Amino acid sequence: MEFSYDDQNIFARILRGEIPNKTVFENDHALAFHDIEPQAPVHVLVIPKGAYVSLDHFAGAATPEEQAGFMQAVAEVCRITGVDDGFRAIANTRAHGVQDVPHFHLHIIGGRHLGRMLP
Ligand code: DGP
Repeated sequence: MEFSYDDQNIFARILRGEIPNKTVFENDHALAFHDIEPQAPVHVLVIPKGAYVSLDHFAGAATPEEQAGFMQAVAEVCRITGVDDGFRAIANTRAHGVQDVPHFHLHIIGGRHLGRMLP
């Protein structure tokens, strides 16, 4: 499918420094920051710095360096937040996945028992 990126979305504005964020970790290819509406004691969003709308867009189009940088950020978030007892990683995607912000982001949620959640 074709992906169309809106550079006015809120995470694009965070990446440009137009909106503040509480940064947890940053590298050349990714930024991780606290969610503004945390659902658990740990709720961090990891986003690529590139213009990708969704997980499937990122997985299919990002360079190996971008993908490695993103995964390094995920690892650092897990280390920094200390979610040693476990966590959930969620990538809400488009309408059926109830994605509000059209810039790929991975929710890292933990710090408490999360219960079962399927679907
Ligand atoms: P979703 O697109 O449905 O996966 O969720 C988007 C998440 O982004 C939601 O948990 C709230 C968060 N969010 C929305 N606007 C902002 C913002 O301006 N700052 C931060 N830190 N988080 C935001």
